[in-house]
Amino acid sequence: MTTPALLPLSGRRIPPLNLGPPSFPHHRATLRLSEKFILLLILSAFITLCFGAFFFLPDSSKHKRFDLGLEDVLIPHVDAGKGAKNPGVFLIHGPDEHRHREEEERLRNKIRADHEKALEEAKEKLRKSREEIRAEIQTEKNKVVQEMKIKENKPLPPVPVPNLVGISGGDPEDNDIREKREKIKEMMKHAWDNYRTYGWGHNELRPIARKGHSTNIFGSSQMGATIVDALDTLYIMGLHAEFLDGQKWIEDNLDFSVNSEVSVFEVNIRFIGGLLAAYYLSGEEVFKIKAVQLAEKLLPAFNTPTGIPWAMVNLKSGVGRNWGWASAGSSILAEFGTLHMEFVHLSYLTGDLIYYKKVMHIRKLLQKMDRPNGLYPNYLNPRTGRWGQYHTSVGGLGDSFYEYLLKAWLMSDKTDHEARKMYDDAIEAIEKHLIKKSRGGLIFIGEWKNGHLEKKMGHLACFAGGMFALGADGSGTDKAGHYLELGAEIARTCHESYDRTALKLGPESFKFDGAVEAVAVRQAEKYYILRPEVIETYWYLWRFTHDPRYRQWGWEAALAIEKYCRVSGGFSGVKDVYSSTPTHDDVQQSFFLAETLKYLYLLFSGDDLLPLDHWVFNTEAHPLPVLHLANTTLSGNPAVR
Ligand code: DMJ
Repeated sequence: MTTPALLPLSGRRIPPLNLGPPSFPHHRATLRLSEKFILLLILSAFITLCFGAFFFLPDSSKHKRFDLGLEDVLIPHVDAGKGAKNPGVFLIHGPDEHRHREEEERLRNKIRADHEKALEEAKEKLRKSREEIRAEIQTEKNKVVQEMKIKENKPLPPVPVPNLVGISGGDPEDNDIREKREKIKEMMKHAWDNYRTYGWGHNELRPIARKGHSTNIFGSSQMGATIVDALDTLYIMGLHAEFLDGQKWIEDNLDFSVNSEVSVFEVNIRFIGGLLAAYYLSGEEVFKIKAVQLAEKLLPAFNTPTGIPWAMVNLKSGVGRNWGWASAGSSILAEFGTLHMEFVHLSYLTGDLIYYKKVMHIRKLLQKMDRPNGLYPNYLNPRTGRWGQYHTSVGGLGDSFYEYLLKAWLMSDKTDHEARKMYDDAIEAIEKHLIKKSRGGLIFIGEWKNGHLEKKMGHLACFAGGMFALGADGSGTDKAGHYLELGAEIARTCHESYDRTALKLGPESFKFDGAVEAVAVRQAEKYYILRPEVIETYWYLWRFTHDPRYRQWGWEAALAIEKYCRVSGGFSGVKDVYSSTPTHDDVQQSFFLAETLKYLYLLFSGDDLLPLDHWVFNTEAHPLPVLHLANTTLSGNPAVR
């Protein structure tokens, strides 16, 4: 509530009321009788007025009740006589008692309402936890800072744009490969056009019901997840009209001041990653600005006793919390450990170190902790800073944490040695405890649960084939070949998981148990939801080996998707890859456009499109340029685009 002061803050003072008689020194002697009479009349009217005011002025004891911050309504404004809305006591002229009573009544009601409101707010506060209150205070502070920034209308500081090599092209010389690439582009058109027609602005598409779709990771509002996630794929495929259409939607509609609780991780990898990639590729400022606006909304999630962020945050209130299913109220390794790439770019582009500091704080904290068998458990409590359940996995809950350690090093032009060391140590422990060979000779990555190895590998863990290949260079001369080989083995195992199904599409997870090898056993693990990880690994292996088997395996997967997942309204996941008559789940995931189709397109493109020594792909396949941080500063630089 704003409170206009009697003595205004600006230092202006109320001009003293001049109650004395008017003075006309030069004309007094020459005043005529009629003029004297008029003056007398005015004087008597003035005296009557004062006399009346004396009787009708409110009782001062009543004033006291208004002293609780109500100067705005009782104390006269400097310019109260010029028609101010809240007339002060000096405006209560004459015996207008009725008006006066009404005014008093209004004031009393206002006070009552204000008190009730304050009481309610206090009660509400008492119901909240300390963390929630702290988060609210922080949000308020952020809001003020943001408002100040907007007021200042200061553009983001110009920074040197990294070397943007290979943002288009990649045309294959081979006719057959060119046709395959065209086919993938056509699949992208089909997915996009149907989303455009039936799901525009919604997060995702239901291709059979032909309407919008969403899940709780995106909160309750329509944030156009598919648009943001798909932009860079459209760009590299040369679908420029579609790209501009998406850009226009973002300019006009993408708004983050919504009362909606979102997943910090998902919003970071899909939205911030997608917007940053779109910015770097197209140079359009709007993407950078939106990415920064969104990042500011995620910051309250870090207001925990340890600085390990909550899994979810309400974009409006800034209140954060963790998933109900997570062990002991923990945050998830793959979630709080998959922010580094985007946050370093945010600091680079804004000159604001806050993002960089947040992720480096997480790293430092992890470095200090004991790791059972050298492994990182998937659960960490943000209140106590202690591990939850000892469950380690390279699939869901752990996966992209390891990926981002490696990519932090690559993205820093291989200068972030600390990240590389953490990656090497983690992979060594994983290889020792989690990676095994099946009886049939398939190398797989199991999951470590309280000292016991579960011989189960998730589709998500299949990305690790690509990660091992990508990390081979830099792992020491004696180990580079080993890791490339390990990557190739994982690719082979994951290909087997596809090949051993009726649809030639991989299940969500598969077992290695006795006679069962690379096959899902439980019904609940037999679905395929258009995931990219296996194709991602084929692409990395293709780039590093140029072994034609990876293009062949990729093409098999593309044909299977086309045959079993394509419907007239887009693409859908399937519920059972072992059934030759699949049932659709009726969801076209945004990562299908961001990742699956992008990796397929790159698999059938030349290596000059987004070369890996200039670009690092975030975990949602959004390419971000290598930052040659050694030659620049994080705090902005006068060079311009
Ligand atoms: C994607 O959103 C990202 O790849 C993430 O890291 C985990 N998996 C999904 C797609 O399967």
